[in-house]
Amino acid sequence: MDYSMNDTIAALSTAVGDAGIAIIRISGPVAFSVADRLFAPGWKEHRKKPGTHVSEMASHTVAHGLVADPANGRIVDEVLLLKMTSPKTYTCEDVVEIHCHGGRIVAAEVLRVIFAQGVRPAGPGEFTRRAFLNGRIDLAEAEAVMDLIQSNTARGVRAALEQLDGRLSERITVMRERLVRLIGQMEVNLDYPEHDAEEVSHFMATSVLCTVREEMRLLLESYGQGRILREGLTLVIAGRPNAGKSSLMNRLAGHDRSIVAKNPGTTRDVVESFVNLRGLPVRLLDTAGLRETSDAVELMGVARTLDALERAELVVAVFDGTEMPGPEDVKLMERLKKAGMQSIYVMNKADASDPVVEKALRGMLPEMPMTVSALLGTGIDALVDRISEVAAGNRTDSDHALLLTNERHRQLLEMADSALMGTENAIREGMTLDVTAFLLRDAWSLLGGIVGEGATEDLLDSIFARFCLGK
Ligand SMILES: Nc1nc2c(ncn2[C@@H]2O[C@H](COP(=O)(O)OP(=O)(O)OP(=O)(O)O)[C@@H](O)[C@H]2O)c(=O)[nH]1
Ligand SMILES: [Mg+2]
Repeated sequence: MDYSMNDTIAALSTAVGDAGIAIIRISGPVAFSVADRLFAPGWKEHRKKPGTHVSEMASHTVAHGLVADPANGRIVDEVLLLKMTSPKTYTCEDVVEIHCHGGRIVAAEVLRVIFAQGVRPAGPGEFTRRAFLNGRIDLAEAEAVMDLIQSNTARGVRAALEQLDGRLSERITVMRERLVRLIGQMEVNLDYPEHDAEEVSHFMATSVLCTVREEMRLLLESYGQGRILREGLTLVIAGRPNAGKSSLMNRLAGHDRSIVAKNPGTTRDVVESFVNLRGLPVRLLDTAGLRETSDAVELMGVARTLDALERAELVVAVFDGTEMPGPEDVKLMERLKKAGMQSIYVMNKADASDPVVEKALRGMLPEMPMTVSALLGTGIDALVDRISEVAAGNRTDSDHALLLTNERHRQLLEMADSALMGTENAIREGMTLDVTAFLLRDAWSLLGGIVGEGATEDLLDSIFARFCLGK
């Protein structure tokens, strides 16, 4: 697609479908003159003719009126029109927003009339792309806009808002400034080689590198947390047949997602449910009970459970409080321990549990299990607390800390970090200043990639293609 910046673009910026209003955004050099041609202020009876009304409106004001098709004068809708003059707009260009009635038909008709005036349909994310190309936001901020739209939870929104607010960009800018100062000093020394200049530069370089790499490490470490906020934590509920896994799944999901039955071996497939636990997006996977079996279908189910356990980020291991623990329970526990898997041990059926069984479980498990009754719903709140605690990596400051959420940013940071490691090695090995300065410049430009410096059309295409239309 050709994303020329010279033409004027328009799109529906609200979701398609039944709604009270729909908002159409027009952006570009002829936004106002196009709006002049199809908008007339006031009601039908005493409306002025379309003409120069929009051009004459003050910026950031609203007018009420009618949209008519200039081709035949037919009235399309009664609307509110918002005028915003460049550069204080979303795209930095002249922008008109038309708030028309909701529903597919009306908005589509208003858009048709706009397109008939030589306005081009905007591509996905093209308004945001223009905001970036016009220098209003950087690429990390543009990507935050998308994260914000796609966030499923309040905490995800907060992480995206911080990034949109430029906090990541600021952090990156500070690191780049440190590097660029160092590069500058090295270059001066290269041009005027004096006594000792080399060693002095190398000593300084080592301390700057240490600082910058530490800042990178903090950001990179926050990625796991940030990714969970973006994509959700994969939580697998596992345990032997009939322990109450599906009942627990339904409690956590808040509705009857999985089939519950008194015969062991009920669940065969992995059943998935996406839930919001205390602002944390969680992908719950209920699995087939683990046991030795000769039933072919159940065997396939068990294989899927083992597969899910491989992909789990957190496991809730469910034990039955009414039945003595058996070899299946021991095997599950050992499997989790061996894999070093983050696990929460739960004793279910607390409402009917047997003290002898409880004691046996306590003896077997590496820590006290949480007691719940999936049947009655007791202990579920405490379990949810524990899940969000473990998922948050026991970080109490996770609400405020800057989180790295984006895979592209992570890759660039990793690459910049290895360039800096290479620089450290080069210094240690006594390489010349020009070699070290070269490696530093590499790290500097990799970091620039995060905020969009030197971004190619292809990269922009791939980033903005994931945006929705109208944003
Ligand atoms: N008393 C009591 N019964 C429970 C509790 N939770 C589940 N059950 C019962 O235990 C039986 C098995 O429950 P499920 O949730 O289907 O167990 P599961 O672990 O998913 O079983 P499979 O899918 O066969 O592996 C059902 O009859 C449930 O009603 C509980 O907290 N207390
Ligand atoms: Mg089940």
